[in-house]
Amino acid sequence: MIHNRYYAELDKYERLVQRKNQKSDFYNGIFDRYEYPVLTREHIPPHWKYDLDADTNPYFMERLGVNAVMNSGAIELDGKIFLVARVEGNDRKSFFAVAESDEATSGFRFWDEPAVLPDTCPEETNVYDMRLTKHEDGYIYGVFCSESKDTTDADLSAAVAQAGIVRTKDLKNWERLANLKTLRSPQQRNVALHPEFVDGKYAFYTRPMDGFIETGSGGGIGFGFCSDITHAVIDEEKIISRRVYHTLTEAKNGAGAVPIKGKKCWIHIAHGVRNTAAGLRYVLYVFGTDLKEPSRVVAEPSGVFLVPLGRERVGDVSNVVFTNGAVARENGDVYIYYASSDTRMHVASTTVDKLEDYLFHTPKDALRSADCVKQRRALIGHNLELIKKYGTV
Ligand code: BGC
Ligand code: BMA
Repeated sequence: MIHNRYYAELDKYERLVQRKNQKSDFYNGIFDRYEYPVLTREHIPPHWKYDLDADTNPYFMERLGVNAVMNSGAIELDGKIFLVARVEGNDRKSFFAVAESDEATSGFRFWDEPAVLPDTCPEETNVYDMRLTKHEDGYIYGVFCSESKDTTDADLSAAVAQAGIVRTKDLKNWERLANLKTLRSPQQRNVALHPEFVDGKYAFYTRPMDGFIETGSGGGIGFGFCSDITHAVIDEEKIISRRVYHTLTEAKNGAGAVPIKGKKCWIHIAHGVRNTAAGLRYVLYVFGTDLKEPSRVVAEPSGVFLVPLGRERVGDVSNVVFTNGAVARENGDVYIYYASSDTRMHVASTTVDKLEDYLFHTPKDALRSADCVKQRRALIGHNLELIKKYGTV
């Protein structure tokens, strides 16, 4: 017998999944935010958490609870949007699960069961943050972080982060390839595969790091080539988006969503981290690279693009926004899926045209207070003239 309480929980779940989303009143002209998150732990189907059997679960308790749903890869297939979410169990281990919707901003529903990736690395303890690339070779690739205990270090939390690679055609059957090897950097996180061949080779965005948390001499977001995707080896990583003192990337930065092919450039929505008395603060920033030479930066607007605001600021790891997936539709609409505070998923919407206007017309960071205030005074001065000429209403 199924426990009675199941139907009450199912009803709550259904109401949540079917709730329509709407734009919030947030305005900056660059993107829109939405009232509700698109995926939360409440979006987990009840049958993933409870034993439904009234005999073995008389109190209808969660047997395997879910703590958070965050950092999701995103892709559009046949007009539907698919998010491959990082679902974190109460046991702190993450796994991947596909959620699907006909719309971009609400209606996401997890498939009946989480994804199963071939278990090829016995030392792998945790997997998370998959970036999905629809590659021109015909496969959909998922590049994710594969984390293992660092057995050479006595420190209990010493770990090794590597980039795991899987590929699929349908998000159901996944083939696991060898983990990425980067000859110059011992650890990798936040790796993304570029959607096109570059000079006939596969190209990856990397984030070289010396340790598990510290990027050390790893100067920023790297770029490197490999010829065999089934045994991907990158011997040289060129740093394309550097960490810079007293900017949002000072402590570290990394690729976010797989770059979007715009009209003028590849659009990169990345994350930057600075250290504060309250801990690390993660924000999103945007840069553009050349369409033919994706490692050459052509637009670098100053400052943050999207930061944790309001309720987004609080969660398991507060003061964090993070993206590893965005979808650009045929008509130019762009949906950026981002997680707040390692707890839940949101969406922001914009267009390729708006992103390119932002990229090419936002001033560059002048890097010093005295010069930054000059930029602002120039803007204000021009506006005051306009106001004098045309009035305020
Ligand atoms: C966590 C990640 C985090 C990383 C670095 C991992 O153990 O699962 O969420 O980004 O550590 O702090
Ligand atoms: C990281 C990422 C994310 C996470 C972030 C903040 O380094 O890889 O998994 O969202 O830290 O905790």
